[in-house]
Amino acid sequence: MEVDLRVEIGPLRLQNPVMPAAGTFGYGDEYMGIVDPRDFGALVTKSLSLDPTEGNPPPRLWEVPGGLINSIGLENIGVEAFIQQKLPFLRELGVPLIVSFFGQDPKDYARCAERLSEAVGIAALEANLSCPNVKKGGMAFGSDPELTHRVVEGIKGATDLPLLVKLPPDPYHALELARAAQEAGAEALTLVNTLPALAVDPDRGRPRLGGVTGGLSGPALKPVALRIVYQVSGALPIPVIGVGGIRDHRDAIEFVLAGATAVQVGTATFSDPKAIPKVIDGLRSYLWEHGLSSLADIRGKLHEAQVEAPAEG
Ligand code: RRO
Repeated sequence: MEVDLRVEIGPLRLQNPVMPAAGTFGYGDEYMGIVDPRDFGALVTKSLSLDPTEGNPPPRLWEVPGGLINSIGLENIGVEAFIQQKLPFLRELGVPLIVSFFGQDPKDYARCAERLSEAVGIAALEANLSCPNVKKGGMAFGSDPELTHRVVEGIKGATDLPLLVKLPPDPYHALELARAAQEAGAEALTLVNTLPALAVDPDRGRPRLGGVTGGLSGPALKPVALRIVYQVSGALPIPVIGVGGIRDHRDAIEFVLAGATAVQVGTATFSDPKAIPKVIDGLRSYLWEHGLSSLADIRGKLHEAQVEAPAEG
């Protein structure tokens, strides 16, 4: 039996559903020679702002049981340098390129999207409405449905590229935020960014990270991300890209069962740079072993499960 890993996310056609999480694969060039991004479903680059950004003071990473807390602070080379220095190489790869970007206010988001749309070779944009590590913008927009709507609407007016919107792991407002992004025209949602977190050094009485607080990623985030993917995909027709603590293909399958159309792998790449190709190979084997022809056969299957209420008394 032929196994088919192809997926469609709105207008995007991907050869498989696995891609890096923004920020965990740089601009794609650093990993050449270790893995071949041409094998990925798509390549997702580090969030860009209009102007280059230096980021937060070190230390920027702190490992905790079950995960990693980062406080990079959006360090990036800026849209212009990306277009001049990185894009020529990236567009030659021939893999769909998804460019993550960020703004300090709604106009800034729209300007960023507009400039990126003038460049050749970008398949889609991912608006980062959920960075936990900057003072202005980021999570402030992705935590408020009205602001989310306003930012996404502004971006849609500035670009014809397909738009993914990345939201924070807010279990209490996930659905309202997702609905706002969908109604404003997002083609897909990326769920979820890292969870705001703090690590403390009890000896020095100081925060572990230079930026004081950070974003928690890795296995500790997975059940929270799964639940949000499950909730949103059960309520809205918009395609969902699941992200949060995926280390192997079995984790990826959990997200597909919860309703995700595609997945992103982030923190796992830091301990195993080959995590993404391994997830892709694992998914192929899984489908074959389970007699499935495509992931569509199991997508959202969890929503079919009827949980019977226990009998009273
Ligand atoms: O750069 C960061 O500190 C960062 C970003 Br933009 C983000 O979206 N998520 C994250 O965990 N870190």
